[in-house]
Amino acid sequence: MLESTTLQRIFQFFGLDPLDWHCISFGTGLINSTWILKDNQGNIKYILQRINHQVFKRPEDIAHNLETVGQHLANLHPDYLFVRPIAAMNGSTYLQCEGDYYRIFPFVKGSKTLDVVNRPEQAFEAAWSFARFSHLLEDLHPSMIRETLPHFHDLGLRYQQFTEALNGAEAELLQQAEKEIGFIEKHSGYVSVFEKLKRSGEFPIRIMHHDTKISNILFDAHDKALCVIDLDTVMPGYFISDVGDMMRTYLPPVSEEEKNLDLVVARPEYFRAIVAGYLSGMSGSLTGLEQQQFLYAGRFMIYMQAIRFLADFLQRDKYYGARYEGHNLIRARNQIRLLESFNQQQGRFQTILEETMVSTRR
Ligand code: GN1
Ligand code: MG
Repeated sequence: MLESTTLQRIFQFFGLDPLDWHCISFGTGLINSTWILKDNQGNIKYILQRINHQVFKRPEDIAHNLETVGQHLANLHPDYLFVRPIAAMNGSTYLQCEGDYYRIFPFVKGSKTLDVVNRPEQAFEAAWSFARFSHLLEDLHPSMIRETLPHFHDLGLRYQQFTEALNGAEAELLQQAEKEIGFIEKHSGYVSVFEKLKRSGEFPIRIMHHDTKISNILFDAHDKALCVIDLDTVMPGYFISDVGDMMRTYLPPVSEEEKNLDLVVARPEYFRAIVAGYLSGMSGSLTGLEQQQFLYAGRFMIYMQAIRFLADFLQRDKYYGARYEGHNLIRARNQIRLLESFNQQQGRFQTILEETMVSTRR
C-alpha cells in the first residue's frame, strides 16, 4: 500500500486536491505497482504508478522515450491515441519521492483491460495494435530512443545469467530443479539462432514495446483495441520480442501462474490470430527473414521466460519475488510445458503461418 504522507506529496506535486480522490490498488504486474484514482462520484479518472527503481535505474530515460514517441506520433499521426503521463506544475512527468518514482496517466474513458485471451479476435486486435505501434515509429530512428533496461531481451546474456545462477545455487535447489535445468541446457541451440539472426543484416532493429501481454492493451466495450499502454520498455529491439511475448501469453488458455500443467497448451487458432493481426498491422514492413521467424519468435520468448523464472528460483526469488515456496520453479515448469506444446505442434503452426502469409498478401 501507499503511505498516506507519500500520497499527499503525489497529489500536491501533480496539483490534485487530496479531498477529491480515492486511491485503490489495481493490476497484477510483477515489477511496478499500480493504483486507480476515483473521484468522489466513483468515476475512475487517473492511473497512478510507482516505477520499480531497483529494476528501472533511470526513470528519466522512460520519461524521455515517452516524450519522444508521443511527440513523433502527435506530429505525424495526430489521430493515433497515445496516452502520455500528466505533467506537474514544473513540467516534470514524474515525482521522485524517498527513492521511488511516481507518475499519473489519465484514465481512458470507457476502456477496460483483459487478463486472459479467450477469443481469437482479441488476440488479433492486440497483435494488430502492437504491430501498428512499431510500424508508425519506423521513421523515428531507434537511436532516438533510450534503452531503459539494457540487454533486456538479450537471450545470450539471459543464458549466461542462468549459468551463473546454476553455479551459485544451493544443492537442494539444484536437485529440485534438475529436470528443468536439463531441459534448458538441452535447448540452448535457441541462443545460437538468435546470435545468427542478429548478425544476418536482414533482421532490423526496430522500436518495440517489449511487454505485449494482453493486459497492456486497452479495449473498448466491444473488445476493439483502443491503444497500447505500459510503455516503460519501449526501446530498440527485434520484432521477435513482441510477437514472441504475445505467443507466450495468448496461446495458452491459462497464465504463467497455472500449476495444473495439463491446462498449459498452445492453441493453434490463437497462433493464426497473432500472425494475421501482426502482419496486417505491420503493413508489409517485415523483411523476408523476419517473416520466416514467427515460430522462432514463440520459442525465443517462452524459452527466455523459462530461463528467467528458473534462474530466479535458483537465486531465491530475488527478482520476481514468490508468494509461496517454489513459486518460480512452478512458473518455469509452466513455461517449459508451453514450449513443449508449441514444439509438438510446429508442423501445424508452420502451415498456419504459410496460409496466413498468403491470405494477408492478397
Ligand atoms: C515482468 O511487471 P510485468 O508483469 O509487466 C517482466 C517481464 C516478464 C513478466 C512475466 C521489467 O513484467 O519481462 O515477461 O514480468 N518485466 C520486467 O510475468 O522484468
Ligand atoms: Mg510491464
